[in-house]
Amino acid sequence: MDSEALRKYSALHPRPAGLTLQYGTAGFRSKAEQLDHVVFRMGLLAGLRSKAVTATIGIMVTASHNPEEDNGVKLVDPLGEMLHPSWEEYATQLANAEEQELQKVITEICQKAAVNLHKDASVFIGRDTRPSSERLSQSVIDGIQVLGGQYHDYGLVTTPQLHYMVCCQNTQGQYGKATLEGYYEKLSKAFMELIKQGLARSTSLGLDMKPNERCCSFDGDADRIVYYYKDTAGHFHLIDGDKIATLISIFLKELLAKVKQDFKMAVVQTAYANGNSTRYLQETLKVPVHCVKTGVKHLHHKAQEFDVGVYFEANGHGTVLFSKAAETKIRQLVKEEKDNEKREAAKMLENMIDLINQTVGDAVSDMLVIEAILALKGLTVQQWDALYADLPNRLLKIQVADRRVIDTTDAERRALTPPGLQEKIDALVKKYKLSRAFVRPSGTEDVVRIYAEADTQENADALAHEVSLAVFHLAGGKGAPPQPI
Ligand code: 16G
Ligand code: MG
Repeated sequence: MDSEALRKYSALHPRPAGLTLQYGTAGFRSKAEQLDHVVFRMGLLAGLRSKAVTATIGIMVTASHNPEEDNGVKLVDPLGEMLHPSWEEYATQLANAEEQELQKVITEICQKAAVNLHKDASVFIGRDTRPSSERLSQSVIDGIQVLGGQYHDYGLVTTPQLHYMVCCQNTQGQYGKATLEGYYEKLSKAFMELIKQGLARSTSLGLDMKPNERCCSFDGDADRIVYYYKDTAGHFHLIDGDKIATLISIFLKELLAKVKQDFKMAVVQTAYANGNSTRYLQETLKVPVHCVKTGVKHLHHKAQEFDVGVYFEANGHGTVLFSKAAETKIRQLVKEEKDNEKREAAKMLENMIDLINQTVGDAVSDMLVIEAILALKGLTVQQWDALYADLPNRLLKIQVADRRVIDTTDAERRALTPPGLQEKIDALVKKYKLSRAFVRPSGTEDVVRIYAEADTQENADALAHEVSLAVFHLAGGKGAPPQPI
């Protein structure tokens, strides 16, 4: 390592005295003005990670939907996954090291993670449209160059596009071409073929807008999507990640039944999934459902256990993962199967595989998947919405002195500490019908989140308020106690 270069460049990206930041649910996030040293150091870390795994690593500068003055940075692992959790700790150590200790911390990481500094490093960079993002990605480049790494700066891209590009690069093009054109070509081709297949069967289908028009929105870095519409009475209906997972599961389950393979399919959700979505998936659709901790990496990891793993957070992050074995079998059926219906179903599955971004939830790709399914099944947005009715729910947040006093278990559905909190929540939940409530410290903001659902909106609101009071009293709430909703 060129110690002189490290000293020189880290002095250009000084760490504000006393500032400590954590690698949170999805990387670092903070006010942009506090992040220059962090992104420089994440450039270093990306270089180290690349050397450690002998592959290209991605680094994305974005704070997604946060306010414009915020920013953030997250790392992408070789196959387009989130940075391996064992490295999150190194990221935090590096981000918080005193300047004169940087070299020592890097050497320690190299020892612990068996990094050979003589190896090459290659890093792909992307950023969002924030005014601070361009400058911050220049600092990332400084970090990469200190370690002698190569980089390719893709400039303005969505987060999932960067994940896609990293995966393409490390699979020697097997997943697609590592360019933006390659991404658009792959998705548009799969979408056109999927739609064509359905339209060839029935000309009455299409993408015509119905009276109650469906709309969709992406979040700041396009890794989340939700649908919505206004009904004729003017009421707003939100179609969240749970309903997206349900629609995709229905479609895939039908196709899987047609190809008659023994594929294991499951849906992965978090505690925020609406209780009625879980019930519908398990009881009506008869698909196994698993609950994991909040954060894409946890859902992604669990979904990898199945041949077809559909995962979505209620907030709209999600995708579908196909096991290598299932993908190979499906592609083989398309080529060799004599039975027409079976082969056609396999072909649809094949196009679904190509249309879905399996590296990470991708709003563009998810939208095309949903539009194709609605068109192929001839479903209106209202029919989709009516698959089940969401249980009324309420999400609140409160500030406490130190949110780490709340420790959870059972995929965040139960609180282990502070003492007495879970017992109190259990007692409150008992007062209402179809009720459920849990609390967890946020991984992206300095708050504790409270979720409650119940048979009516009034009850969901009352339960959420009562639980927030319990958190306030037992976990050291700041300021005035929370008011009723
Ligand atoms: C991040 C996560 C998201 C999660 C959210 C929870 C990724 C890419 N994003 O945005 O999955 O739902 O954090 O935020 O993992 P919270 O911890 O503040 O509730
Ligand atoms: Mg986002």
